[in-house]
Amino acid sequence: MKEALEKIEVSAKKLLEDISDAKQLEEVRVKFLGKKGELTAILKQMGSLSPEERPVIGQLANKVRADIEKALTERAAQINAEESEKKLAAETIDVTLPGKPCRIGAAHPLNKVLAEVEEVFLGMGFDIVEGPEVETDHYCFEALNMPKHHPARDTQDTFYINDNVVLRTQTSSVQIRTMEKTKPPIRIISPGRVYRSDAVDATHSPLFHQIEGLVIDKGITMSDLKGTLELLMKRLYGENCKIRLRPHHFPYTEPSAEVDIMCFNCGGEGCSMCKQEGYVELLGAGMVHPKVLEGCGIDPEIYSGFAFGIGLERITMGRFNINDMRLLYENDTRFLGQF
Ligand code: 2NM
Repeated sequence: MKEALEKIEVSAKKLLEDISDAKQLEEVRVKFLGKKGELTAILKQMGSLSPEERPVIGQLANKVRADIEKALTERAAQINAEESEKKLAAETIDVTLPGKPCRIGAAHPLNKVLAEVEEVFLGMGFDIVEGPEVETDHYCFEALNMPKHHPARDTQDTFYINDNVVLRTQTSSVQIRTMEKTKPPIRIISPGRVYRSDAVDATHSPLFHQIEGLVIDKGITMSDLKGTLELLMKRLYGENCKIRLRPHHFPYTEPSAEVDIMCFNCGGEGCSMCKQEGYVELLGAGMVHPKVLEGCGIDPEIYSGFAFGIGLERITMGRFNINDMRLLYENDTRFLGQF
């Protein structure tokens, strides 16, 4: 029996060395110390021992139990430490790993150029005024000297909500609203969306953006117009750029002009980009028609003024050398992020 007890201690200790988790540890405890365990089985046979042997074996059995319990406790502590170490290792956060790159947005090229233009005009003392995109016939056409059935309406045919309400074709409507309620001097630009019934191609879109300008004061002349636009274009396209005015016709200005900019590709020599002209058309402008002033309650005998309308898409395409307007609307950030 002595040998059996010693064997139990040895094999329990050996088993404990081989195990690696808490579950196996419990199995070992049950195998040796449990109710049906090996040590218990030996103790049950104590009755068959002689009175002299009984205390000796009893003592040994107690020692073996204590030794196994001690070994179990020690091994439990080790396994516990190993397991929490493993857990910690698995949960380690490597703070030296570079973070996930976070893509920073960029302003849309149209907004960039708009901001540049606004900056130039704010510097000259202009206010920036916005107005409704859904307009009445009065503000969009009538007040601009385009009565019903005027042929100029055809070229900017628009989306009618009903006979009297339209999506604005130009932001001139904002300038009429301003002239109606403000006493000159007036210096404003009105940027915003405008709508025309045009099919989409490289240079047209049914929705585009305009920046219109208006200056009304005593003694304003065509040379003020030319100087203002020249300054704007030099800021946008560089000090070397030149503009030229060609006579034109708009119902709301008299005289009227189309303003061209010297071709940045050939410098005025003529090339395929400017169709051998040396210049490319950029915007329309003129002296506000006396009828328009009068209609807004401004006396054309006292005041005069100039106005102009710039297509934001067109100057943006010129500024960044973009050859297809649709690229501005497709929302491909790989394209839009370049500028
Ligand atoms: C243009 C060209 C020429 C214009 C006229 C007015 C107003 F309201 F004063 F009459 N605002 N904008 C104007 C003049 C617009 O766009 C091509």
